[in-house]
Amino acid sequence: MIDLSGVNYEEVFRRYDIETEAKEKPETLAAKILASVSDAKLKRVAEDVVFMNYKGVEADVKVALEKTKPEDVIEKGLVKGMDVVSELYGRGIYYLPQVMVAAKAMELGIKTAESKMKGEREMKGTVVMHVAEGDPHDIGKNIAAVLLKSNGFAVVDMGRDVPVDEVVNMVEEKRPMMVTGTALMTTTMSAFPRIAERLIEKGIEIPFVCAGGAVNRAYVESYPLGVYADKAIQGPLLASKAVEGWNYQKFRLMWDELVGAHGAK
Ligand code: B12
Repeated sequence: MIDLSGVNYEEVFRRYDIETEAKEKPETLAAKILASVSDAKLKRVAEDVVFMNYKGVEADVKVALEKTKPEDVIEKGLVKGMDVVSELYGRGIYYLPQVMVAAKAMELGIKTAESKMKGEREMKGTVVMHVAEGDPHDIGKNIAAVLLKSNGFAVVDMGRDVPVDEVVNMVEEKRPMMVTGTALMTTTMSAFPRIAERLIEKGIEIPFVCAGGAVNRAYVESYPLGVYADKAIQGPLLASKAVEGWNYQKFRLMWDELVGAHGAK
């Protein structure tokens, strides 16, 4: 008979595969990702998004705004928080309901920050914005719209899930100096080349700034008019160059210098 009395089962039955696959707690992951946010008030704002504190986010954004400009409260606080939410969702720790409440907190935070932005009276030019047909992800587009408005551009915000025809018709009607599209789903990004093609057919050759997690620079530059952006903060810079008359070819040529230096990954 084998004597098992001295066996330490803790060691024998330790399943390292389960241990490494074990889901991390939201608090632990948030602490890791937000370690780079040194300002305590901005960190608090980011945590409001991560932990779905939609009741407290407006007050915390107001506190952060005392020392930090609205654009930074959005980018370095609210967007950072959504980065954590994306990670939690991607790892299966958060589910859609949590993401939706986090998105609501983010939206309230953006509205509070937006109210502190000083828009210039005289409009510099018009931008038509939309989220691709079939796509409900409008957080990034909303941030970009706020930043464009606060920098003095007139924004025609068509919202989310906008059919190709409606975008083309709106551009034809408003004659903006730039049109933008956001797509976060691989099933929706194909709307962009179709829009570009239709605009070209109509002889409208304005830069078409395309962004969102589903697209990358190579994809956006594979169809005419496409100019890639990956940060909302790049919007006003791109729009000001479009006002100067830059066409999409010039944007592509100058992209590394212009956009790459402004936060692109
Ligand atoms: C929040 C979220 C939602 C929310 C959206 C709320 C809202 N109002 O937007 C809700 C809960 C509704 C949702 C639903 C779904 N979602 Co979702 N969602 C996300 C999540 C977690 C975060 C997206 C986000 O807001 N990111 C933060 C914002 C700030 O990023 P952004 O929009 O890209 O914007 C940045 C840049 O792109 C840029 N930018 C954007 N627009 C513009 C414009 C201009 C002019 C400029 C200059 C810059 C710019 O600036 C921003 C940064 O500064 C992502 C995960 C992920 N990894 O992205 C999944 C994700 C996008 N969702 C996904 C899916 C599959 C869905 C669902 C289909 C799930 C389901 N089974 O039902 C549904 C959609 C159903 C439908 N068709 O209606 C997938 C898409 C997969 C794919 N490759 O196609 C993702 C990637 C999750 C995953 N890993 O699977 N979702």
